[in-house]
Amino acid sequence: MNKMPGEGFLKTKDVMKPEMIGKEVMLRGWVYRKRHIGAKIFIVLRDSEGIIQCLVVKNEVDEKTWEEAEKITRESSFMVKGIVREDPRAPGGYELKVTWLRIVGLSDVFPIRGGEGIDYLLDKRHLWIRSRKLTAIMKIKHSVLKAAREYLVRNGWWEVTPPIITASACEGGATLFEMKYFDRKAYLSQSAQLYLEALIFSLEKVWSLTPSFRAEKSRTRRHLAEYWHLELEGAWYHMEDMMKVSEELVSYIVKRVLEERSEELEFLKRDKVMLERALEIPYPRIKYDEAIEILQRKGFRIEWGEDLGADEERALTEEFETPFFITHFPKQIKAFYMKLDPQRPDVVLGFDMLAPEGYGEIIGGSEREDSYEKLLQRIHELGLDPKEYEWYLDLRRYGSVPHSGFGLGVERLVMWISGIDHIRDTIPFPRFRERVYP
Ligand code: NSS
Repeated sequence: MNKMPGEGFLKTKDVMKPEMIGKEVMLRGWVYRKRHIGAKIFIVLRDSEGIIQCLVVKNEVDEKTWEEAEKITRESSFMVKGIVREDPRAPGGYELKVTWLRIVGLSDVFPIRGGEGIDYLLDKRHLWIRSRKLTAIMKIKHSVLKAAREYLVRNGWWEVTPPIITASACEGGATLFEMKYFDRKAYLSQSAQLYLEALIFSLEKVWSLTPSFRAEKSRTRRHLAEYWHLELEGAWYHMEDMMKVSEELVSYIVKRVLEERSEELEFLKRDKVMLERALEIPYPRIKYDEAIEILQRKGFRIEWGEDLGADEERALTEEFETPFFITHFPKQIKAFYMKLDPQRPDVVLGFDMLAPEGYGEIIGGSEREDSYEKLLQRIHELGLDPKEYEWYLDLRRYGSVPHSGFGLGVERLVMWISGIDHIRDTIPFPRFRERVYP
């Protein structure tokens, strides 16, 4: 591994081991907590790997070390040398008996003390991201992305880099962010899908990880204005083939997170049994028709043809203990590019994957309309401008091929895996309707 600059510094996790007891080690990090009790000062050091208690005893250290320990404030950065001891009372069961300590950057009074409200913490997000909760979630997100990449590379998917500035909508005008592009209009991408479709004609199996933008009008627990979108597109894939890829991908990600991030899941008090259930595939599949029947049985006033909102999705997740699919939605609630079911042209060959425990949709995908005439007809039916989609229609003119794809909302997946109740904590600097700060 590449060593960090500075000789001889260890990480908390490397010293909190039985074989380190009695050894003198050097650490550096930030003050997580501090308590001064008479001739003893307890400083809990936090670094990227965890926390460890450091004990400074007045008469057992040099004068300068004691002065620094007295002066040091919460969130100051510092370097410390000491002997590792076992101490069942200390967090994690180990303690550092300090022999030397120096402040690197003295902290002003830290504006977060605990107990602050959500809006305040969002204002201070640049500081709040140091919290152990957000750190645990960011590490889980790291493992999610790493696992996804592992899966995709191993299975022969080409990673590509589609644009973010786009000329047309993929998911409808209602959530489109418009921007001034020199003297014209352009949009921030809602999805890389249309570009990925162009790329399958050479690479066949492609994927991308990009920011996607949605001008969501309402503030909910699961909508961001800017989120990370992992999208796949495969030539020759029919809907069922692509659903298989999506469940393999999700179960592989969950497996890797359980292996790599067990400490973080425990810190977040995540029930791992629920995640273990997601290892087994295939996941259950129901059709939209069945979803409506279930909802009506549960007392929802919903008719065939209406879209499923967050409440409906939550109710459906009560029927399953693993992720599951809903397929064959009415065409009027889905995007223009979805292929109509040849057996039943009022529904599309589209699928959503929903996470259990109330989380709801984490993936949206479909087979794509591959006939030029049918696609053009859908564009007309929906009142879209065929000019804007000329290049996209072209893909059906030059060697069209059956193909399918899906998009996974990375933050939605991280939210479910981490078991947290709001999407804002799955991204370091969340953007929603009311705020882009910090
Ligand atoms: O609108 S989607 O359902 N589908 C698409 O964008 C397709 N064009 C993807 C494709 O086939 N390549 O969005 C896909 C996923 C959805 O299931 C959510 O998990 C996530 O993107 N998503 C969001 N996450 C966070 N915030 C917002 N606002 C959001 N919107 C969608």
